[in-house]
Amino acid sequence: MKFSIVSGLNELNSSEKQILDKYSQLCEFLSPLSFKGIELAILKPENIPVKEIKGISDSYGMEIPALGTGSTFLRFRYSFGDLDSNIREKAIDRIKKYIEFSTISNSKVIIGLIRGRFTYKNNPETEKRNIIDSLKKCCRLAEDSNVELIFEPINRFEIDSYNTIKDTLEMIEEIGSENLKLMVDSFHTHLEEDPITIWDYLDSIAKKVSHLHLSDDTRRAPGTGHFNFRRFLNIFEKNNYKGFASVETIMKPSFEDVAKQTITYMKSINIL
Ligand code: LER
Ligand code: MN
Repeated sequence: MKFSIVSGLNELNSSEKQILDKYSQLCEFLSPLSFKGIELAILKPENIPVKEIKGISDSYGMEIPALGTGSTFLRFRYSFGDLDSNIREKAIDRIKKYIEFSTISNSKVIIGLIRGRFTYKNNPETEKRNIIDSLKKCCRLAEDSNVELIFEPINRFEIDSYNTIKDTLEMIEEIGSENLKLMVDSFHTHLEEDPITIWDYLDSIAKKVSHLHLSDDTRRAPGTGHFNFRRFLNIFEKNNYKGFASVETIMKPSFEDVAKQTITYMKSINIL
């Protein structure tokens, strides 16, 4: 299994040099721990010198498997489902920036929280239709640029639509774009899926999964809670999964501790 970990680059408050220095330091720390990638959770990809970042990545033999886009909703409040078509267009425009970055960084673009939350003013049908319309527009952009969008089922406490893997897969199949795929996050799997049937179900759909997020049921490093990572990751290994498993947790006690704890734990369960 190839492991990566999520990090930001503080691109809103840093010079290009500071961004590049931060990225180099991340590679310097993560590469000896046997991480093979850094998933970037960024808000303004256009602030980041992507060619230079890619160069640094290559020099360490690291990849940037995916870009997280959720802060577009959390910080800007732009979303795919919004009632206001201007806001929806702004969300799509932001995805365009991530796609442009990805053509150079060779990353997948995550569609998670950017679908937005349902509001009291709206009804779920309208918002869901908006989400699908916006997503289809993003699929066209992704197809034109040969970039993959990966849609993340997210638990019901954080988002109102596509909470389960099954709902998400049905929607992806209905849209039918080669550039729209499924990703699975262990934390949301734990909260949303049937604890008895999930293992067989995961085995049956594992070949459709393009990216993984890992966090324990504590939302902290794998091994700090009760999620069965050995069983979870073995399903993907058995299905010849070639993507990344990206550590996405609360970074406590610290980013460095989470990175080290994850690797120690993965070795202890014979996944690394
Ligand atoms: C994003 O990848 C995710 O998993 C959500 O829970 C937002 O934090
Ligand atoms: Mn996630």
